Amino acid sequence: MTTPSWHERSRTVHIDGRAVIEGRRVDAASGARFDNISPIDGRILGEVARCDAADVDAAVASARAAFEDGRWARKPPAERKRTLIRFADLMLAHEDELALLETLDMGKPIRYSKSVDVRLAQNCIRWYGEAIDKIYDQVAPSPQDSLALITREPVGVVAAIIPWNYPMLMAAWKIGPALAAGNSVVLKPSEKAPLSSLRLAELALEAGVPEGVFNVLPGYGDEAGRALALHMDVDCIGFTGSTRVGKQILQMAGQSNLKRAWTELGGKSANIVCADCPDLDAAVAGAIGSIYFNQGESCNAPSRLFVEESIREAFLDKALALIPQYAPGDPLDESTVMGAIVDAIQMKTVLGFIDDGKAAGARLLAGGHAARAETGGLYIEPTLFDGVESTMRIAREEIFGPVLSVLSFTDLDEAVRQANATPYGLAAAVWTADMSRAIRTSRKLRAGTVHVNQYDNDDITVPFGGYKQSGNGRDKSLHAFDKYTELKTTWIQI
Ligand code: TXE
Repeated sequence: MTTPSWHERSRTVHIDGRAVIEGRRVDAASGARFDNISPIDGRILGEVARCDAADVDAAVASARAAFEDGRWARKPPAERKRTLIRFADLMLAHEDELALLETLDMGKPIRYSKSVDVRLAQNCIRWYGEAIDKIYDQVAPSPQDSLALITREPVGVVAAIIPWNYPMLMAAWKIGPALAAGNSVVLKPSEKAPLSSLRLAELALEAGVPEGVFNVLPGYGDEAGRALALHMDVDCIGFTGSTRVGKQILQMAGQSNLKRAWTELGGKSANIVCADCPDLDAAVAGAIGSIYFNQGESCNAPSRLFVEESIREAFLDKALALIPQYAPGDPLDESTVMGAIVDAIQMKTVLGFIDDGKAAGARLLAGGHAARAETGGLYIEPTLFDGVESTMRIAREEIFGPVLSVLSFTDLDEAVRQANATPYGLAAAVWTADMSRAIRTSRKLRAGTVHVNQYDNDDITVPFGGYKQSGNGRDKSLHAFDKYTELKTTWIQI
Protein backbone atom coordinates (compact mmCIF):
# COMPACT_ATOMS: atom_id res chain seq x y z
CA MET A 1 0.00 0.00 0.00
CA THR A 2 1.38 3.44 -0.87
CA THR A 3 1.40 6.23 1.69
CA PRO A 4 -1.31 8.77 0.86
CA SER A 5 -0.03 12.16 -0.28
CA TRP A 6 -0.08 15.14 2.08
CA HIS A 7 -2.96 16.49 -0.01
CA GLU A 8 -4.97 13.31 0.52
CA ARG A 9 -4.21 13.34 4.22
CA SER A 10 -5.12 17.03 4.46
CA ARG A 11 -8.68 16.14 3.46
CA THR A 12 -9.14 13.60 6.22
CA VAL A 13 -7.12 15.04 9.11
CA HIS A 14 -9.30 15.55 12.17
CA ILE A 15 -9.79 19.21 13.08
CA ASP A 16 -11.24 20.04 16.49
CA GLY A 17 -11.25 23.74 17.40
CA ARG A 18 -12.82 23.37 20.83
CA ALA A 19 -10.98 24.55 23.94
CA VAL A 20 -9.36 22.18 26.45
CA ILE A 21 -10.39 22.95 30.01
CA GLU A 22 -10.06 20.54 32.95
CA GLY A 23 -9.00 17.83 30.51
CA ARG A 24 -12.15 18.07 28.42
CA ARG A 25 -12.90 19.36 24.93
CA VAL A 26 -15.44 22.17 25.34
CA ASP A 27 -17.05 24.94 23.32
CA ALA A 28 -16.72 28.53 24.49
CA ALA A 29 -19.25 29.22 27.25
CA SER A 30 -20.91 31.78 24.96
CA GLY A 31 -21.10 29.22 22.15
CA ALA A 32 -19.26 31.69 19.86
CA ARG A 33 -16.94 30.34 17.17
CA PHE A 34 -14.91 31.67 14.29
CA ASP A 35 -13.77 30.18 11.00
CA ASN A 36 -10.28 28.81 10.70
CA ILE A 37 -9.11 29.67 7.18
CA SER A 38 -6.08 28.04 5.61
CA PRO A 39 -3.75 30.52 3.86
CA ILE A 40 -2.68 27.71 1.51
CA ASP A 41 -5.83 27.93 -0.61
CA GLY A 42 -8.40 29.91 1.38
CA ARG A 43 -10.36 26.84 2.39
CA ILE A 44 -12.20 26.80 5.71
CA LEU A 45 -10.59 24.12 7.85
CA GLY A 46 -13.23 24.21 10.54
CA GLU A 47 -14.58 26.27 13.39
CA VAL A 48 -12.68 27.35 16.47
CA ALA A 49 -14.07 28.22 19.89
CA ARG A 50 -14.00 31.96 20.46
CA CYS A 51 -13.11 31.94 24.15
CA ASP A 52 -13.56 35.03 26.26
CA ALA A 53 -13.37 36.17 29.89
CA ALA A 54 -15.85 33.52 31.09
CA ASP A 55 -13.71 30.71 29.63
CA VAL A 56 -10.58 32.32 31.05
CA ASP A 57 -12.20 32.26 34.50
CA ALA A 58 -13.05 28.58 34.08
CA ALA A 59 -9.58 27.61 32.83
CA VAL A 60 -7.76 29.62 35.49
CA ALA A 61 -9.98 28.11 38.22
CA SER A 62 -9.18 24.64 36.88
CA ALA A 63 -5.45 25.40 36.74
CA ARG A 64 -5.54 26.89 40.25
CA ALA A 65 -7.36 23.89 41.74
CA ALA A 66 -4.85 21.53 40.10
CA PHE A 67 -1.97 23.57 41.44
CA GLU A 68 -3.36 23.79 44.96
CA ASP A 69 -4.06 20.09 45.37
CA GLY A 70 -0.57 19.28 44.13
CA ARG A 71 -1.62 16.64 41.60
CA TRP A 72 1.30 17.81 39.43
CA ALA A 73 3.21 20.43 41.41
CA ARG A 74 3.99 18.08 44.28
CA LYS A 75 4.78 15.01 42.22
CA PRO A 76 8.43 13.95 42.54
CA PRO A 77 10.48 15.60 39.76
CA ALA A 78 11.40 12.16 38.40
CA GLU A 79 7.71 11.42 37.90
CA ARG A 80 7.09 14.70 36.06
CA LYS A 81 10.12 13.81 33.98
CA ARG A 82 8.67 10.45 32.96
CA THR A 83 5.36 12.04 32.00
CA LEU A 84 6.96 14.78 29.91
CA ILE A 85 9.14 12.27 28.11
CA ARG A 86 6.03 10.24 27.33
CA PHE A 87 4.45 13.45 26.04
CA ALA A 88 7.46 14.08 23.76
CA ASP A 89 7.31 10.46 22.55
CA LEU A 90 3.63 10.89 21.69
CA MET A 91 4.44 14.04 19.74
CA LEU A 92 6.90 12.04 17.69
CA ALA A 93 4.41 9.23 17.23
CA HIS A 94 1.96 11.82 15.85
CA GLU A 95 4.51 13.90 13.96
CA ASP A 96 2.79 13.67 10.58
CA GLU A 97 -0.53 14.78 12.01
CA LEU A 98 1.02 17.64 13.99
CA ALA A 99 3.04 18.77 10.97
CA LEU A 100 -0.05 18.70 8.79
CA LEU A 101 -2.10 20.75 11.26
CA GLU A 102 0.70 23.34 11.45
CA THR A 103 1.06 23.61 7.68
CA LEU A 104 -2.68 23.82 7.01
CA ASP A 105 -3.15 26.37 9.77
CA MET A 106 -0.40 28.87 8.99
CA GLY A 107 1.01 27.92 5.60
CA LYS A 108 4.59 26.86 6.26
CA PRO A 109 6.06 24.11 4.05
CA ILE A 110 5.28 20.60 5.28
CA ARG A 111 8.96 19.58 5.04
CA TYR A 112 9.81 22.16 7.74
CA SER A 113 6.71 21.60 9.87
CA LYS A 114 7.89 18.03 10.18
CA SER A 115 11.68 18.34 10.23
CA VAL A 116 11.91 21.59 12.21
CA ASP A 117 8.76 22.48 14.13
CA VAL A 118 7.62 19.08 15.43
CA ARG A 119 11.20 17.89 15.96
CA LEU A 120 12.31 20.95 17.91
CA ALA A 121 9.06 21.18 19.87
CA GLN A 122 9.19 17.56 21.07
CA ASN A 123 12.88 17.95 21.84
CA CYS A 124 12.10 21.01 23.94
CA ILE A 125 9.50 19.13 26.03
CA ARG A 126 11.90 16.18 26.35
CA TRP A 127 14.84 18.40 27.34
CA TYR A 128 12.97 20.14 30.16
CA GLY A 129 11.61 16.78 31.30
CA GLU A 130 15.13 15.39 31.34
CA ALA A 131 16.47 18.45 33.17
CA ILE A 132 14.01 18.70 36.02
CA ASP A 133 15.34 15.88 38.18
CA LYS A 134 18.93 17.10 37.84
CA ILE A 135 18.58 20.58 39.27
CA TYR A 136 19.72 21.07 42.86
CA ASP A 137 18.71 23.78 45.29
CA GLN A 138 21.22 25.61 47.49
CA VAL A 139 22.31 25.87 51.10
CA ALA A 140 23.49 29.37 52.00
CA PRO A 141 26.80 29.94 53.85
CA SER A 142 24.88 30.44 57.09
CA PRO A 143 26.29 30.68 60.64
CA GLN A 144 26.67 27.53 62.81
CA ASP A 145 23.40 28.11 64.68
CA SER A 146 21.39 28.34 61.48
CA LEU A 147 20.63 26.51 58.29
CA ALA A 148 19.45 28.66 55.40
CA LEU A 149 17.98 26.96 52.34
CA ILE A 150 17.43 28.60 48.97
CA THR A 151 14.86 26.61 47.05
CA ARG A 152 12.89 27.03 43.86
CA GLU A 153 9.14 26.59 43.84
CA PRO A 154 6.73 26.72 40.91
CA VAL A 155 5.19 30.16 40.56
CA GLY A 156 1.63 28.72 40.34
CA VAL A 157 -0.73 29.41 37.43
CA VAL A 158 1.16 30.40 34.29
CA ALA A 159 -0.61 32.00 31.32
CA ALA A 160 1.14 31.67 27.98
CA ILE A 161 0.14 33.79 24.99
CA ILE A 162 1.84 32.84 21.76
CA PRO A 163 2.00 33.96 18.11
CA TRP A 164 1.26 32.23 14.84
CA ASN A 165 4.66 31.99 13.20
CA TYR A 166 5.98 28.89 15.04
CA PRO A 167 2.82 27.90 16.91
CA MET A 168 3.90 24.49 18.19
CA LEU A 169 7.47 25.51 18.97
CA MET A 170 6.43 28.65 20.82
CA ALA A 171 3.95 26.57 22.81
CA ALA A 172 6.75 24.13 23.68
CA TRP A 173 9.15 26.92 24.70
CA LYS A 174 6.56 28.09 27.25
CA ILE A 175 4.97 24.86 28.48
CA GLY A 176 8.22 22.85 28.57
CA PRO A 177 9.89 24.72 31.44
CA ALA A 178 6.60 25.81 33.04
CA LEU A 179 5.21 22.26 33.32
CA ALA A 180 8.56 20.72 34.24
CA ALA A 181 8.86 23.15 37.15
CA GLY A 182 5.42 22.02 38.43
CA ASN A 183 3.19 24.90 37.33
CA SER A 184 -0.30 24.70 35.88
CA VAL A 185 -0.65 26.36 32.50
CA VAL A 186 -3.35 28.15 30.53
CA LEU A 187 -2.16 28.54 26.93
CA LYS A 188 -3.75 30.94 24.46
CA PRO A 189 -2.54 30.26 20.94
CA SER A 190 -2.89 32.86 18.22
CA GLU A 191 -6.32 33.07 16.63
CA LYS A 192 -4.47 32.62 13.34
CA ALA A 193 -3.00 29.20 14.23
CA PRO A 194 -4.59 27.42 17.21
CA LEU A 195 -4.77 23.82 15.97
CA SER A 196 -1.41 22.38 17.03
CA SER A 197 -1.71 23.79 20.57
CA LEU A 198 -5.12 22.12 20.99
CA ARG A 199 -3.78 18.80 19.81
CA LEU A 200 -0.76 19.12 22.13
CA ALA A 201 -3.11 19.41 25.10
CA GLU A 202 -4.76 16.10 24.13
CA LEU A 203 -1.39 14.38 23.78
CA ALA A 204 -0.27 15.76 27.15
CA LEU A 205 -3.37 14.27 28.77
CA GLU A 206 -2.74 10.95 27.06
CA ALA A 207 0.83 11.04 28.39
CA GLY A 208 -0.47 11.46 31.94
CA VAL A 209 -0.34 15.20 32.59
CA PRO A 210 -3.26 15.46 35.03
CA GLU A 211 -6.50 17.19 34.10
CA GLY A 212 -6.49 20.93 34.74
CA VAL A 213 -2.70 21.20 34.58
CA PHE A 214 -2.57 22.17 30.91
CA ASN A 215 -5.54 24.09 29.52
CA VAL A 216 -5.76 25.64 26.04
CA LEU A 217 -8.09 28.50 25.15
CA PRO A 218 -8.30 29.50 21.50
CA GLY A 219 -9.60 33.00 20.90
CA TYR A 220 -8.78 36.58 20.07
CA GLY A 221 -6.13 38.69 21.73
CA ASP A 222 -8.39 41.46 22.91
CA GLU A 223 -10.85 38.94 24.37
CA ALA A 224 -9.22 35.77 25.77
CA GLY A 225 -5.68 37.26 25.74
CA ARG A 226 -6.65 40.43 27.52
CA ALA A 227 -8.71 38.57 30.13
CA LEU A 228 -5.70 36.36 30.91
CA ALA A 229 -3.31 39.29 31.19
CA LEU A 230 -5.69 41.11 33.53
CA HIS A 231 -6.66 38.06 35.59
CA MET A 232 -6.14 38.42 39.33
CA ASP A 233 -5.42 34.71 39.83
CA VAL A 234 -2.75 34.25 37.14
CA ASP A 235 0.68 34.34 38.78
CA CYS A 236 2.85 34.69 35.70
CA ILE A 237 2.43 35.44 32.03
CA GLY A 238 4.79 34.41 29.26
CA PHE A 239 4.13 36.31 26.02
CA THR A 240 5.60 36.05 22.53
CA GLY A 241 4.29 38.43 19.89
CA SER A 242 4.51 42.00 18.70
CA THR A 243 6.23 44.77 20.66
CA ARG A 244 2.97 46.74 20.54
CA VAL A 245 1.03 44.05 22.39
CA GLY A 246 4.04 43.23 24.62
CA LYS A 247 3.83 46.74 26.05
CA GLN A 248 0.12 46.23 26.77
CA ILE A 249 0.86 42.92 28.51
CA LEU A 250 3.29 44.64 30.90
CA GLN A 251 0.73 47.37 31.56
CA MET A 252 -2.04 44.86 32.22
CA ALA A 253 0.23 42.91 34.58
CA GLY A 254 0.89 46.12 36.52
CA GLN A 255 -2.73 47.17 36.41
CA SER A 256 -3.96 43.87 37.88
CA ASN A 257 -2.00 41.72 40.34
CA LEU A 258 1.63 42.41 39.31
CA LYS A 259 1.84 38.95 37.83
CA ARG A 260 5.35 38.20 36.64
CA ALA A 261 5.39 39.17 32.96
CA TRP A 262 7.90 37.92 30.41
CA THR A 263 7.98 39.10 26.82
CA GLU A 264 9.65 37.90 23.64
CA LEU A 265 8.91 40.52 21.01
CA GLY A 266 9.80 41.80 17.58
CA GLY A 267 13.14 42.29 15.89
CA LYS A 268 14.97 43.99 13.05
CA SER A 269 18.12 41.95 13.17
CA ALA A 270 21.31 43.09 11.44
CA ASN A 271 23.55 40.73 9.54
CA ILE A 272 27.01 42.25 8.91
CA VAL A 273 29.16 40.65 6.22
CA CYS A 274 32.78 41.88 6.11
CA ALA A 275 34.95 41.62 2.99
CA ASP A 276 37.19 39.10 4.80
CA CYS A 277 34.33 36.69 5.59
CA PRO A 278 35.77 33.17 5.52
CA ASP A 279 33.44 31.84 2.81
CA LEU A 280 31.38 34.20 0.66
CA ASP A 281 29.11 31.41 -0.61
CA ALA A 282 28.29 30.40 2.95
CA ALA A 283 27.61 34.03 3.91
CA VAL A 284 25.25 34.45 0.94
CA ALA A 285 23.47 31.16 1.61
CA GLY A 286 23.16 32.04 5.32
CA ALA A 287 21.77 35.51 4.64
CA ILE A 288 19.30 34.39 2.00
CA GLY A 289 18.25 31.15 3.68
CA SER A 290 17.61 32.87 7.02
CA ILE A 291 15.55 35.78 5.76
CA TYR A 292 13.32 33.63 3.54
CA PHE A 293 12.97 30.73 5.97
CA ASN A 294 9.39 30.54 7.31
CA GLN A 295 8.36 33.13 4.64
CA GLY A 296 10.35 35.72 6.61
CA GLU A 297 7.90 35.35 9.48
CA SER A 298 10.57 34.92 12.15
CA CYS A 299 11.20 37.35 14.98
CA ASN A 300 14.97 36.89 14.61
CA ALA A 301 15.01 37.07 10.77
CA PRO A 302 18.12 38.96 9.56
CA SER A 303 16.08 41.54 7.68
CA ARG A 304 18.85 44.17 7.48
CA LEU A 305 21.93 43.02 5.58
CA PHE A 306 25.05 45.20 5.89
CA VAL A 307 27.58 44.20 3.21
CA GLU A 308 31.05 45.70 2.94
CA GLU A 309 31.08 47.81 -0.22
CA SER A 310 34.08 46.04 -1.84
CA ILE A 311 32.16 42.72 -1.99
CA ARG A 312 28.66 44.11 -2.53
CA GLU A 313 28.43 43.31 -6.21
CA ALA A 314 29.82 39.80 -5.90
CA PHE A 315 27.49 39.20 -2.94
CA LEU A 316 24.42 40.43 -4.82
CA ASP A 317 25.25 38.36 -7.92
CA LYS A 318 25.40 35.22 -5.84
CA ALA A 319 22.27 36.18 -3.85
CA LEU A 320 20.22 36.82 -6.99
CA ALA A 321 21.31 33.47 -8.39
CA LEU A 322 20.02 31.72 -5.24
CA ILE A 323 16.71 33.52 -4.83
CA PRO A 324 14.71 31.59 -7.49
CA GLN A 325 15.11 28.48 -5.31
CA TYR A 326 12.91 30.24 -2.76
CA ALA A 327 9.97 30.84 -5.11
CA PRO A 328 6.78 30.11 -3.18
CA GLY A 329 5.22 26.73 -3.85
CA ASP A 330 2.50 24.42 -2.60
CA PRO A 331 3.16 24.00 1.15
CA LEU A 332 1.88 20.42 0.97
CA ASP A 333 4.51 19.51 -1.62
CA GLU A 334 7.64 18.18 0.10
CA SER A 335 9.95 20.02 -2.30
CA THR A 336 8.55 23.46 -1.38
CA VAL A 337 10.79 25.68 0.76
CA MET A 338 8.67 28.88 0.81
CA GLY A 339 5.02 28.58 1.76
CA ALA A 340 2.04 30.87 2.29
CA ILE A 341 1.77 34.11 4.27
CA VAL A 342 -0.36 33.55 7.37
CA ASP A 343 -3.39 35.69 6.51
CA ALA A 344 -4.75 38.54 4.40
CA ILE A 345 -3.84 41.15 7.03
CA GLN A 346 -0.20 40.09 7.10
CA MET A 347 -0.16 39.86 3.29
CA LYS A 348 -1.37 43.45 3.02
CA THR A 349 1.18 44.64 5.58
CA VAL A 350 4.09 43.02 3.75
CA LEU A 351 3.00 44.26 0.30
CA GLY A 352 2.56 47.73 1.86
CA PHE A 353 6.20 47.66 3.04
CA ILE A 354 7.30 46.64 -0.46
CA ASP A 355 5.43 49.61 -1.97
CA ASP A 356 6.98 51.82 0.65
CA GLY A 357 10.50 50.64 -0.22
CA LYS A 358 9.92 51.33 -3.91
CA ALA A 359 8.48 54.78 -3.20
CA ALA A 360 11.41 55.64 -0.91
CA GLY A 361 13.85 54.95 -3.76
CA ALA A 362 15.30 51.56 -2.75
CA ARG A 363 16.29 49.41 -5.78
CA LEU A 364 14.05 46.38 -6.13
CA LEU A 365 16.33 43.62 -7.46
CA ALA A 366 14.11 40.58 -6.87
CA GLY A 367 10.46 39.77 -6.21
CA GLY A 368 8.14 42.47 -5.02
CA HIS A 369 4.82 40.87 -5.92
CA ALA A 370 2.12 38.54 -4.73
CA ALA A 371 2.31 35.07 -6.27
CA ARG A 372 0.20 31.95 -6.90
CA ALA A 373 -3.04 33.94 -6.75
CA GLU A 374 -4.75 31.22 -8.82
CA THR A 375 -4.56 28.86 -5.82
CA GLY A 376 -6.80 31.09 -3.71
CA GLY A 377 -3.91 31.23 -1.21
CA LEU A 378 -1.61 34.00 0.02
CA TYR A 379 1.95 34.03 -1.34
CA ILE A 380 4.67 36.64 -1.83
CA GLU A 381 7.81 36.36 -3.94
CA PRO A 382 11.14 36.42 -2.13
CA THR A 383 12.01 40.11 -2.32
CA LEU A 384 15.35 41.93 -2.19
CA PHE A 385 15.99 45.67 -2.08
CA ASP A 386 19.45 47.11 -2.61
CA GLY A 387 20.53 50.68 -1.93
CA VAL A 388 18.46 50.83 1.25
CA GLU A 389 19.12 53.75 3.60
CA SER A 390 18.83 53.42 7.38
CA THR A 391 16.17 56.11 7.41
CA MET A 392 13.74 54.13 5.20
CA ARG A 393 10.78 52.38 6.82
CA ILE A 394 11.83 49.04 5.33
CA ALA A 395 15.10 49.38 7.28
CA ARG A 396 13.52 50.47 10.53
CA GLU A 397 10.31 48.50 11.08
CA GLU A 398 9.67 44.80 11.47
CA ILE A 399 8.13 43.56 8.20
CA PHE A 400 7.64 39.91 9.13
CA GLY A 401 7.68 38.79 5.51
CA PRO A 402 10.15 37.65 2.82
CA VAL A 403 11.77 41.04 2.30
CA LEU A 404 15.52 41.66 2.58
CA SER A 405 16.98 45.17 2.78
CA VAL A 406 20.62 45.49 1.70
CA LEU A 407 22.69 48.37 3.06
CA SER A 408 26.41 48.67 2.31
CA PHE A 409 29.25 49.94 4.50
CA THR A 410 32.90 50.91 4.27
CA ASP A 411 33.59 51.34 7.99
CA LEU A 412 32.72 48.47 10.35
CA ASP A 413 32.26 50.75 13.37
CA GLU A 414 29.69 52.74 11.43
CA ALA A 415 27.91 49.51 10.41
CA VAL A 416 27.76 48.44 14.06
CA ARG A 417 26.44 51.86 15.04
CA GLN A 418 23.67 51.55 12.46
CA ALA A 419 23.00 47.93 13.42
CA ASN A 420 22.39 49.10 16.98
CA ALA A 421 20.33 52.13 15.94
CA THR A 422 17.01 50.33 16.36
CA PRO A 423 14.58 49.92 19.25
CA TYR A 424 14.98 46.16 18.83
CA GLY A 425 17.79 43.87 20.02
CA LEU A 426 16.88 40.25 19.37
CA ALA A 427 19.64 38.88 17.13
CA ALA A 428 22.59 39.99 15.00
CA ALA A 429 25.42 38.41 13.04
CA VAL A 430 28.92 39.19 11.88
CA TRP A 431 30.90 37.33 9.23
CA THR A 432 34.70 37.76 9.28
CA ALA A 433 37.73 35.47 9.28
CA ASP A 434 39.45 37.71 11.83
CA MET A 435 38.37 36.24 15.20
CA SER A 436 39.53 39.26 17.20
CA ARG A 437 37.38 41.45 14.99
CA ALA A 438 34.48 39.01 15.34
CA ILE A 439 34.68 39.05 19.12
CA ARG A 440 35.11 42.82 19.35
CA THR A 441 32.11 43.29 17.05
CA SER A 442 29.91 40.74 18.79
CA ARG A 443 30.58 42.48 22.11
CA LYS A 444 29.42 45.78 20.65
CA LEU A 445 26.22 44.40 19.11
CA ARG A 446 23.29 45.02 21.46
CA ALA A 447 21.35 41.80 20.85
CA GLY A 448 20.33 38.73 22.85
CA THR A 449 21.98 36.41 20.32
CA VAL A 450 24.99 37.22 18.11
CA HIS A 451 25.90 34.74 15.40
CA VAL A 452 29.46 34.55 14.08
CA ASN A 453 30.04 33.11 10.58
CA GLN A 454 26.62 31.44 10.53
CA TYR A 455 23.10 32.60 11.17
CA ASP A 456 20.77 29.84 12.23
CA ASN A 457 22.75 27.52 14.45
CA ASP A 458 21.55 27.29 17.98
CA ASP A 459 19.63 24.78 20.05
CA ILE A 460 17.63 24.29 23.21
CA THR A 461 20.75 24.58 25.43
CA VAL A 462 21.14 28.34 24.92
CA PRO A 463 18.87 31.20 26.01
CA PHE A 464 16.80 33.10 23.43
CA GLY A 465 15.41 36.57 23.95
CA GLY A 466 15.93 40.23 23.41
CA TYR A 467 17.64 43.39 24.55
CA LYS A 468 15.72 46.67 24.50
CA GLN A 469 12.20 46.52 22.99
CA SER A 470 12.67 42.93 21.83
CA GLY A 471 11.53 41.95 25.31
CA ASN A 472 12.75 40.67 28.65
CA GLY A 473 13.43 37.25 30.10
CA ARG A 474 14.74 34.32 28.13
CA ASP A 475 13.15 31.25 26.56
CA LYS A 476 15.10 27.97 26.21
CA SER A 477 17.99 26.62 28.32
CA LEU A 478 17.97 26.23 32.11
CA HIS A 479 17.62 30.04 32.36
CA ALA A 480 13.96 29.69 31.36
CA PHE A 481 13.26 28.14 34.78
CA ASP A 482 13.98 31.57 36.29
CA LYS A 483 10.74 32.81 34.75
CA TYR A 484 8.52 30.02 36.02
CA THR A 485 9.85 29.61 39.55
CA GLU A 486 9.98 31.67 42.72
CA LEU A 487 13.06 31.64 44.94
CA LYS A 488 12.32 30.83 48.56
CA THR A 489 14.60 31.39 51.53
CA THR A 490 13.98 29.14 54.54
CA TRP A 491 16.06 30.19 57.54
CA ILE A 492 16.15 27.53 60.24
CA GLN A 493 17.35 28.17 63.77
CA ILE A 494 19.25 25.14 65.04
O1 TXE B 1 0.80 39.76 16.76
P1 TXE B 1 0.16 40.08 18.14
P2 TXE B 1 0.04 39.58 15.37
C1 TXE B 1 4.80 40.94 14.92
C2 TXE B 1 4.98 40.98 13.45
C3 TXE B 1 3.58 40.96 12.95
C4 TXE B 1 2.85 41.73 14.00
C5 TXE B 1 1.40 41.43 14.14
O2 TXE B 1 5.62 42.17 13.08
O3 TXE B 1 3.47 41.58 11.72
O4 TXE B 1 3.51 41.38 15.19
O5 TXE B 1 1.17 40.04 14.38
C6 TXE B 1 -2.37 37.97 21.35
N1 TXE B 1 -4.00 41.19 25.00
N2 TXE B 1 4.97 39.63 15.49
O6 TXE B 1 -1.09 40.50 15.18
O7 TXE B 1 -1.07 40.88 17.91
C7 TXE B 1 -2.76 37.39 20.02
O8 TXE B 1 -4.06 36.86 20.06
C8 TXE B 1 -3.53 39.95 25.12
C9 TXE B 1 6.26 39.33 15.96
O9 TXE B 1 -0.28 38.16 15.25
O10 TXE B 1 1.20 40.59 19.05
C10 TXE B 1 -1.67 36.36 19.82
O11 TXE B 1 -1.97 35.18 20.56
N3 TXE B 1 -3.12 39.22 24.06
C11 TXE B 1 6.28 38.14 16.79
C12 TXE B 1 -0.45 37.04 20.41
O12 TXE B 1 -0.96 38.02 21.32
C13 TXE B 1 -3.19 39.77 22.84
C14 TXE B 1 5.40 37.05 16.45
C15 TXE B 1 0.44 37.73 19.38
O13 TXE B 1 -0.33 38.64 18.64
C16 TXE B 1 -3.69 41.08 22.66
C17 TXE B 1 4.10 37.49 16.01
C18 TXE B 1 -4.10 41.80 23.81
N4 TXE B 1 -4.58 43.04 23.73
C19 TXE B 1 3.95 38.73 15.52
N5 TXE B 1 -3.64 41.37 21.34
C20 TXE B 1 7.68 37.66 17.11
N6 TXE B 1 8.60 38.57 17.25
O14 TXE B 1 7.91 36.49 17.27
C21 TXE B 1 -3.15 40.30 20.71
N7 TXE B 1 -2.88 39.32 21.61
